[in-house]
Amino acid sequence: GHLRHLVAGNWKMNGLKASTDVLDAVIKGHDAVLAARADLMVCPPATLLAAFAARAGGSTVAVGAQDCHAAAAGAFTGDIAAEMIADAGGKAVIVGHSERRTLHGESDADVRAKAEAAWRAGLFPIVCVGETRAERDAGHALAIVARQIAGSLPDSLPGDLVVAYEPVWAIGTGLTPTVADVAEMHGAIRRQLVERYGGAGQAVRLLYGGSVKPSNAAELMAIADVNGALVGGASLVADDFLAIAKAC
Ligand code: G2H
Repeated sequence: GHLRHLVAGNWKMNGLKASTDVLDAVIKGHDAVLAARADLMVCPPATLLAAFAARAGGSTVAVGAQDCHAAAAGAFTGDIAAEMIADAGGKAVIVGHSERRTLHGESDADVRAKAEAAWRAGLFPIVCVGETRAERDAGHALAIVARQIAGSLPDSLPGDLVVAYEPVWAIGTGLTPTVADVAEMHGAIRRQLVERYGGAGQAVRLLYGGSVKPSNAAELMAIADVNGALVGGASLVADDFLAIAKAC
């Protein structure tokens, strides 16, 4: 069946209180017509999470976080629990982004524990996977992503799940895979999820991420089994973010 598209903005380590005007413009732009087309989510840095969730409350725009710790509380200086994200008004959390996997050494097992924490707290996880340039050039992209999916997800799904396919070499570079390569990867991920979870695997939204912008969004969002986008740089500009949502 048709899944409603989700366009999620990953602000990464960008945004100050003054950036609330970007959120306001996104809320204003997500009018009834656009709301019918795609769900919108903004994932600001943790410092802005509560204020953004309060501001977006009652609107059609949801707010999410960029990472969480697997534990509910404890001696983990600098970390944030999924329960804290829920308490701040967040609805979802990105886990396993390649910047976390690479710069913070997160393994598939770590990502799986974080996804389980998200469900425990009543959030849904956006689980990120994707191959490096060297892995794609060696012909291993499908195998690498299949292994990440297998290791980063539990044996049964306790709640809603979103998976984001983000080829590492497409992140922030302006490069994107071909439509055929995205279609092949998303089809493979869908088959793997259905094999593992049955009907629940059909309901998982599969986002494409990596240099999504207004100029390439329509062709990417039209691909079978692409059910939305995870947007970095372009999500910091309200008009660009809304243009991507309109392309769904
Ligand atoms: C990939 C993406 C957002 P960008 O990291 O998750 O960022 O759109 O800037 O490539």
